[in-house]
Amino acid sequence: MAVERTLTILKPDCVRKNLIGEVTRRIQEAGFKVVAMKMTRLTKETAGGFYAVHKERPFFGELVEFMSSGPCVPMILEKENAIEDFRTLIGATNPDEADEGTIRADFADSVGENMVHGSDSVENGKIEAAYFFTESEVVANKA
Ligand code: YYY
Ligand code: MG
Repeated sequence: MAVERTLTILKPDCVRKNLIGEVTRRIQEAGFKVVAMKMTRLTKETAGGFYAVHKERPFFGELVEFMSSGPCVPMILEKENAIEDFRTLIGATNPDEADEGTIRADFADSVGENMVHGSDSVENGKIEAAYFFTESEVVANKA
């Protein structure tokens, strides 16, 4: 299996609930290496740009409001098969449909406020990583 990178965001609900540490612990325990990380607050414009693919969807306005409602923690994660394995770790978009033991099943309140983002393909992961991080902010983590 190929080593891949995925972009996650610990969303504003995760930060508000003081779960940055717990969620990051689960991510690391599952074998992901953090190769970039920061705390930032998205504007409506940057949140809307990140989710531009959804701009015609009925939930877009609420999504942008939520994603810009407080600080969030984007990270680039590295692991074999990272894209698929991370989606498995976080669970389905709707926490009511997410498998037991996944991050969304355990911590998310609703489909709109679902704790974490995960890239859906290697290609999108690269685009999303570049949305948040410059090359010099990505650091090898081989320990
Ligand atoms: O990739 P993932 O986050 O699991 O779901 P997407 O279908 O890409 O939707 C992105 C984001 O939009 C989702 O995490 C919450 C929000 N959303 C929503 O509020 N209501 C929906 N019915 C679908 C998605
Ligand atoms: Mg998605």
